[in-house]
Amino acid sequence: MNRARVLSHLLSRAPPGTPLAAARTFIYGGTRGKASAPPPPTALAAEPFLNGSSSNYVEEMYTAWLQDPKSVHQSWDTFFRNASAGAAPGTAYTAPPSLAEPTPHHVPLSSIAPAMATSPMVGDVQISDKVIDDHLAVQGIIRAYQIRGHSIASLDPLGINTVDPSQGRQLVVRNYMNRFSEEDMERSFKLPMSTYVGGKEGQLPLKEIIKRLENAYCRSIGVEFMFINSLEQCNWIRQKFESPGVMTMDSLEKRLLLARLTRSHGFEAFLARKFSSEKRFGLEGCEILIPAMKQVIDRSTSLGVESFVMGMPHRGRLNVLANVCRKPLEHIFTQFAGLESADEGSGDVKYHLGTYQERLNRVTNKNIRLAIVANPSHLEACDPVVQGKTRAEQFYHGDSEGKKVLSILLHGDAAFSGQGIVYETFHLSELPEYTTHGTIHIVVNNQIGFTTDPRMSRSSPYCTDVARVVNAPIFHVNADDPEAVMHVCNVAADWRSTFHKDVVIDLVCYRRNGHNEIDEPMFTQPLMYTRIRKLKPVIELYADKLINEGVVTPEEVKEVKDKYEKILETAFVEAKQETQVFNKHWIDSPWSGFFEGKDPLKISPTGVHEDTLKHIGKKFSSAPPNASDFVIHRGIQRILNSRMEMVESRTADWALGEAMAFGSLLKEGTHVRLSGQDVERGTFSHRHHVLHHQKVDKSQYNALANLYRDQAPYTVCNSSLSEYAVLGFELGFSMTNPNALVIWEAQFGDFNNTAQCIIDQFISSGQSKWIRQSGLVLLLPHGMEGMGPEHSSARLERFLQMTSDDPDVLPPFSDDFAIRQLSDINWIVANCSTPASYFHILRRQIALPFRKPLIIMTPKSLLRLPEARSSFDEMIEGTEFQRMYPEAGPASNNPANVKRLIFCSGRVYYDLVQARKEAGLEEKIAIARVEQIAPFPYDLVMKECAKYADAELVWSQEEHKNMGAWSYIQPRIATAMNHERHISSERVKIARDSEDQSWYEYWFPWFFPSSGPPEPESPAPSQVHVASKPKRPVRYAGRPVSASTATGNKKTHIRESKQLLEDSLAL
Ligand SMILES: Cc1ncc(C[n+]2csc(CCOP(=O)(O)OP(=O)(O)O)c2C)c(N)n1
Ligand SMILES: [Mg+2]
Repeated sequence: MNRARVLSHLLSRAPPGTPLAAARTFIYGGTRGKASAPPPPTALAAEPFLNGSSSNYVEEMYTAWLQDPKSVHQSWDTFFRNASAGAAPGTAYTAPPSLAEPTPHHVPLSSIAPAMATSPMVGDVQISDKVIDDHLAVQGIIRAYQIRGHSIASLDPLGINTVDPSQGRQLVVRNYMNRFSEEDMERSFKLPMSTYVGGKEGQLPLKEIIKRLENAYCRSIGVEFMFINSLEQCNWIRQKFESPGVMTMDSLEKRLLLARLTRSHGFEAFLARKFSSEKRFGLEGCEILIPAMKQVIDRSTSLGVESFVMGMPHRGRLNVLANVCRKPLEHIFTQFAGLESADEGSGDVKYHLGTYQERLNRVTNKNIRLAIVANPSHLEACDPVVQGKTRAEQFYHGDSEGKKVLSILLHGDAAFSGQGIVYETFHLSELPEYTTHGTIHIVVNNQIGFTTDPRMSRSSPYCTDVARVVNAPIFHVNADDPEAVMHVCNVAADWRSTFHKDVVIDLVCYRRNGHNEIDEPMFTQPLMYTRIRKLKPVIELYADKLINEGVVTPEEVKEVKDKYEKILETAFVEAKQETQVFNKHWIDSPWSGFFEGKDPLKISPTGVHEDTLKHIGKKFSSAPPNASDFVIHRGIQRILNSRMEMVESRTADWALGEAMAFGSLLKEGTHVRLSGQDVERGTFSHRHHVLHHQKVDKSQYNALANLYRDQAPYTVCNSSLSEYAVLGFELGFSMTNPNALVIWEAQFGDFNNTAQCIIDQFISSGQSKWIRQSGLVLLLPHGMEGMGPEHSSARLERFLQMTSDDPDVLPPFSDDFAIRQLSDINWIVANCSTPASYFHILRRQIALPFRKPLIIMTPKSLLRLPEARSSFDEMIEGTEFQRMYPEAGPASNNPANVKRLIFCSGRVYYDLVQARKEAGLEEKIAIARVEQIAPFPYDLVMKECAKYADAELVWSQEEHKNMGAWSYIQPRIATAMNHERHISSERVKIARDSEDQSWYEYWFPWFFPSSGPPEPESPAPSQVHVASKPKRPVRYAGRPVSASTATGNKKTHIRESKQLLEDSLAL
């Protein structure tokens, strides 16, 4: 009988009052003196034995029994024998060795198993009900400590939450101890395989067993791990905490720990002295954080890790920079001096800055890289960013198991339990394309969040409970016991290295000062702070301990302290000489070699050879090479066929255009990563990058990953249903390697607002605050197509509102106008209306000599609209991204006849064109499409306006007036038109006489009769006309203002759409 069968037998047949029920009593406790009341059959059926800790117990018994039937209690032996022999339901158990007092239902020992009636001796011990029950009780006690020992551990240095020791044991073991007398405490008990407290001993006196369990689980360390389903992992942890002598440190280690604590303490004390009125969010009360992090790093380095990517909040950040990363102290001190910045960027406050350092780890003598990711004030927001950056480092280093790159996340107690992004980030931890193979989390649990007590800020017992969702072990530790902290750090590093799963270290500490150094904590936590004031700093406690142990002398303690003081003082004096600060000193993700040797104003070509387009198109339209074995869905086959037809007719729809952009980049060696909800197929079922075998589970084919033998890897991955975490993750990924196209796609553009913090705090402002560039692309399905308020708008207006170009300033014109604009702005916002446009703008991300985030409003109905296809002619070599498509129809042939020039963007163009045609206005109305909205293509818009000099200007949009691009467009067209006035004869004269004449000649040929006849499609208006023309206002045509993004009523939607077309076109 295999394990599964025995276990299922166990579960299906265990009646109440049997050993299994007894096991349940062990696990969940019971009431002494009463046999557990038999649960109703339905309750019994619903008993979740196979879940969580109880199933572990049963399984342990069974595993032990398989190895050695004598190693388990006789009752288990009997049961397993009977169960294995196929005993009928209800017959495997005949006698319950109840833990409870004998009751009228008590079953005699002899009835447990026939064998026992004839062999009542095991070794020297007479088998009796009492012996069995006592052993079972001891097992229950052991298990109770493993499960609940943490709840009475002495974790709180303040002693506020410490359980009364007299009640503590009772809380853990419940009624299991009641059966034992004082004499019983001296009796020896055989130790089960589920404990390691015995070391090499197989049995111990009960007193000793309990002492050792309390040492392991109830002193300065509280271990939460019994919810983990893996027996191997549970045993691993038990061994790490129960084995005798595990916490022993030698004197060298103790001295190192003291020295590190001295630095941690000394740093804060120094800053407090020198900058007493400055906010620094000091670490006082949790100085152990520094030695803890260093221990994790030392240990992990010795286990092979070479790079550490870290994220942390404000608390103790400067100390971590100084003492963990070894950031030059002068750089830190100058941040206090209020100096002007010498380089680009608006900078950030000192406790948000990131850093990157490479240095020698002296303990292991290995070189390591340390990065702390810059973060905004928004607590925990950097968590997914760190994970994405870590994942990218692992990916590009070929570190597929996470052996070389490790992420460490620091948290505050209130933020860890309060911020949902923590949960969302945990859920990335095991996903194939998002895992970082285990993160070490360290919580600075000072038992307060600003002025709020834990009882008011969370509903869970521990601030760390969120980590249980991924079965991460949680090590709570009293931060005033430095050696215990070092032990859990070692175990955490070993755990991560062994199992590659997340783990949490909960440093239970206190906050010696207010939230910051200027806050008065007595206003709100008077009793807590009265107690804190009486506490000795941990450095003193530990120094005293080591002096008492004879490990160090008081003189040595002072010497170490003075030496560090001197280092600080010297750096302080040096920092005083500085007259400027450099933002570049704080870059967290340097791109070595990326900018060097590049022309900062040159875009590489984005058009590609027709053969490449054809090759990619054909591959993308073909079934897997082993098509006969790989059964694809008939609907997919139809899609592939129609793709192939398009390729043969040299056209591309949206999906093909995208595939050609990706494929050509892959061919050129650029890694492409597309991540988001359901991106593999595409929300609108248009993409189909992953084909699924219809008969074989998990058998898939990805054409773009198989285009060329030597291509770059292509990653396309459906993400968890989180926008905040996944967008943050992809941003982090994009920070690592500029030579990758990293794309996040929203299911619908609307949902980007649940990732608003990443958009506002990182993507929009990251370069300005932290001079960190990112070429991340956001694909946001957008368009008013009658799908209601939540599937219509990607909130284009918000992205445009956050662009950093001044609406009132026309950038100076020059030949490199377009790229200068790109270089100067914080991000690019586009609403592409053709596959070719989309193709080029994606490729341009990599062709740029710098990196900028790109926000694209992507279509829904246009994905399949035949009019919205592009010819290969628009993508081949020599073509490029069109920031604006000018009118190219009949109206453009006779501009003087055109009464209205409509500017628009995105899908509304196709509606306008259709309606114009139906109204017979193709000669009277010109329509230009703005593809790149920000930075605004002033030059092209001005050219178009100048061409239709007599036309009324209209901006037509389908979004409501207080949304969409209108608010962005209006002032910019005004600026352009005002400038048009300025291009007066005087300006033209300057242009004529200067070097930029050719440029003006190109745009305004009518000013330059000597340059030849004007282009046929742009007949020259009179010079006087342009120069003296008053400002041309632009009129709005579209939906009126609204509180909601779109109506939910189909009829209203149609009426509004019709109205906007009429408003746009009525002459
Ligand atoms: C998302 C977010 N909300 C609110 C704040 C304001 N704030 C800054 S620190 C803090 C308390 C944080 O408490 P905890 O996480 O326990 O860290 P501690 O300051 O105690 O180290 C708060 C509410 C913030 N920075 N971010
Ligand atoms: Mg706190």
